[in-house]
Amino acid sequence: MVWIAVLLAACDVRRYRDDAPPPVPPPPAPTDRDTDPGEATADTAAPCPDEALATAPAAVSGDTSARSDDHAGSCGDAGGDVVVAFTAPAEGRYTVTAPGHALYALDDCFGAELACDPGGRLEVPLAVGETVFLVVDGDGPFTLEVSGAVPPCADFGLDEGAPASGEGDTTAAPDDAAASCGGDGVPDHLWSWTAPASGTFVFDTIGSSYDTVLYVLDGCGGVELGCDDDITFGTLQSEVAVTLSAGETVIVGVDGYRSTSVGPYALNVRVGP
Ligand SMILES: [Ca+2]
Ligand SMILES: [Ca+2]
Ligand SMILES: [Ca+2]
Repeated sequence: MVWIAVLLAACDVRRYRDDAPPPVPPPPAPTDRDTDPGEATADTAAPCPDEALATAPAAVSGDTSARSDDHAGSCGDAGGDVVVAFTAPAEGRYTVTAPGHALYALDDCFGAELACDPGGRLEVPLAVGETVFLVVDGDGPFTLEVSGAVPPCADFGLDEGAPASGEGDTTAAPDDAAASCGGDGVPDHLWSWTAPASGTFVFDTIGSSYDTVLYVLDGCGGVELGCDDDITFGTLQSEVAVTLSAGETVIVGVDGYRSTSVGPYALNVRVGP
């Protein structure tokens, strides 16, 4: 009896070895169901951006405590964040602030980081129509502000509105510009300023330490709208009045009368008569 069982088992093994290998089951057909992992990730991803801006100056307020923590910057990942897509209405440098928060700029919603500041202040150069994704990170109420554009040729942007004042020192400045009433071969600073309304505005250098020349251009390398050396005989500072449209941006050159006319200066703008 035992021998018969052993013989049958041996025959069984032999038959199995001679057979073709058992067929491999076919792979499961691909499915397009909602349980597909890739699709599920896309479905649950946070909407981005949260807001979009295409004008400047502009501001967005909110509270990142109510937002999910979707992003992390190299300078701070403190919690909930908000993404604001800003598309530049003009070429230039934009100052972006979000006090009390980490602030960073990305080249896409989840793209590469361009800049990051834990103190919430960035200067972002942009071409016209270029979009940057600004992330305010860290729980709490926030106000994100985007300044007006400072044109590429301008050294500084004068505060918006009128009256406004700025100050500087041309001692170590290059000679970048000149106008019909002077400034050739003399160090200068170029400022940008945008008219808050249509009207006449007066620029002056009263309070400056040297013999200034002042001019106003309608843009970088643009048409001269006005130029002045001395306000009156014996007053070495300068004054120029120009008529502008609301939102028009001008370049204001603080220059000097001769090559040694450099030093600390003041630049002022007020609403004209
Ligand atoms: Ca975050
Ligand atoms: Ca000059
Ligand atoms: Ca002068």
